[in-house]
Amino acid sequence: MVAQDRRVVVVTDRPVPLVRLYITYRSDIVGTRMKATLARGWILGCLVAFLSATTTSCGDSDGGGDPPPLTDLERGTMAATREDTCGVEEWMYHGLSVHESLGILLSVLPANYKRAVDCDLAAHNCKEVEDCQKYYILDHVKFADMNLPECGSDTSAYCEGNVVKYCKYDDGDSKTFYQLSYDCALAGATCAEWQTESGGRSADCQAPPLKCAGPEMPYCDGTRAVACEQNGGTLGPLSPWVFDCADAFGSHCLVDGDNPVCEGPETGEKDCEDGKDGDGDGKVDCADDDCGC
Ligand SMILES: [Ca+2]
Ligand SMILES: [Ca+2]
Repeated sequence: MVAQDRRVVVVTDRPVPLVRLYITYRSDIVGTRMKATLARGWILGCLVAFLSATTTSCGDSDGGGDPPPLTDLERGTMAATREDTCGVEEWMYHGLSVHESLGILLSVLPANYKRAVDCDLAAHNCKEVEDCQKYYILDHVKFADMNLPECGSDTSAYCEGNVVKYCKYDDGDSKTFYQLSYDCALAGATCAEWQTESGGRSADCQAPPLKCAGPEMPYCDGTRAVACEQNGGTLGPLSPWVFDCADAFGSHCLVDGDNPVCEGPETGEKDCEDGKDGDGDGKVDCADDDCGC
């Protein structure tokens, strides 16, 4: 059920790959969130302009000071939302986790992820997002060439304060494990340890619960899709994450069973029973060929 990330090394310190991760923005306070959203939109526009080498000005025109730059986590989350919405890679089934969050991967392994994420954010449509995926392969730097410490025989993840230390192996070499680190505080989260179903131990980031009623119970908050998921199997902590469908070419949020989904002009009609023209082509539900009903 959970998409194994084909680009990322397999996690071995989890007994069951029932991990779904997602994102949590820094605040659950409406005013702050709105401000952050506006700032992110502004920054994305400027980022797109920059990456497209246009002459659009991104100067401070309102006298309010420059918004803070987007963090790796924010940029990776936006890129993940676009990839997921475009049907390129499933990210939105996941809560916040070092193994499943593109923003964390970007932060921990920037050489491997930076160009693809930049490309995703500069894309104008899903076709361009698809074209960006080549960078995941082209830019893959081997762990062996990164000066990472090796993990040895105990590959269990653990916490050092809020920093999660975890082991992964690289594509093509499943025998050698390398240790990676991520400071969960960068995601507004804490590091949590737990005992796994098999009696081993594991650790990962745990994001605030937001309004999650339980695992696999996503909800929409405006255009934002909130994934409510556990890290690392049934004994792992609930660690939600938030994806804003508006980042994916003006999409909106839907909940389809236990899955958060973005629907919009780039996706075609996805909800064929809501009486709404979800993709804006003038055809509603079964009248839209996308629905095939
Ligand atoms: Ca519809
Ligand atoms: Ca339609």
